[in-house]
Amino acid sequence: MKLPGQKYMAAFAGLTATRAKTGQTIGVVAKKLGLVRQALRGLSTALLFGLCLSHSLAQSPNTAASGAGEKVAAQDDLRHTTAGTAFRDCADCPLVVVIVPRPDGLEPMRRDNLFWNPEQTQETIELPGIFAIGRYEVTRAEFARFVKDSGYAAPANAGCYGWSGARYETNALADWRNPGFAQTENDPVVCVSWDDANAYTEWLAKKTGKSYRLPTEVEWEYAARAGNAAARPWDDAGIDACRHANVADASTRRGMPGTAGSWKYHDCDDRHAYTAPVGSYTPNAFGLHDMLGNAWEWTDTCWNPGPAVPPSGGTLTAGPCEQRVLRGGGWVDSPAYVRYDFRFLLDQGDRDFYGGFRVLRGD
Ligand SMILES: [Ca+2]
Repeated sequence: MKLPGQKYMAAFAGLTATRAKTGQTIGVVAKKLGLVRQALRGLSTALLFGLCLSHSLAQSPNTAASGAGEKVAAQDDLRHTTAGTAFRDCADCPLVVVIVPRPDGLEPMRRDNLFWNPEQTQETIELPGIFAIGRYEVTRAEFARFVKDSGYAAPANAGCYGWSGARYETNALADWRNPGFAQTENDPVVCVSWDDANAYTEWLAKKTGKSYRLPTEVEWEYAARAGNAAARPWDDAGIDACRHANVADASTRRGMPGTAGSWKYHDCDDRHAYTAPVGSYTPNAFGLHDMLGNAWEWTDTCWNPGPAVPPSGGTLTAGPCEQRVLRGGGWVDSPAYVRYDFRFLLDQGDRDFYGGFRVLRGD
């Protein structure tokens, strides 16, 4: 791909050295449920990976979640809802799937790919509580209903950052309605900032009386992996990627002007040069679609120069939050960036033609 956000090119330049360093020492601590599983300081990445494979990682109720158990009625208390249940809190609300994190599902959340923090050698991860997360990325149609109902207006002269046909640059005329390429109403909304995405969740919370927000990156990664300890659900060659995700591929090479020769592609054809309608590809074991590929997804997590989560546990959603973490890779991305553990960041006011989101519904 062309790296998203050329302003961060310098940070990407040190990836190789960073990766080698962060693989040396990793600590994982589960705090909720009174559980401190283990301190893994000093274990090599290879050993940690071995531990991952020794457990049954996926929540068994969720492994059969795809297409099953959908309920239209709102769920008042997620704790009384079966894992894998899919429901909506209102007719226009996003379909969400109940996730019940298990302590032994923590192991896949290893951190050996903290590209953005060369000094990171230890990670503390808090087991998320029960939550429900969007089965799909928020679509243009869903975002349009929010805009119409709330009167929300993006700030003037915002523009959107994207590929001009020769380079990445801001298109002052682009916005979520016209990101610079054709979309269906079921494509993920893009050219939305973190502020826009957060406003959508606040509107949804007010509309339903339920707890809606963006997922933290820990919640996102737990949901995305669905028990998969590998980097992605296809092999590193990427030949099978197009069955699972909309990524930079043969369709991109054919259909996006000016990319051939400078972008790197997956060696397959997912049939979409730009975004794809949500749910076009195989879901993960929790029944969630497009966790990898299609739109990059904003999380609630602040990017800070320190650890991704504070040593005391928890997730950084307060403090210096000018920049936010995005996850999942996008339709513009080469194999290096489409993986469960790759962390990307943007200024929270940035709008990019690969940037969208999905919602989290708390208990
Ligand atoms: Ca594609």
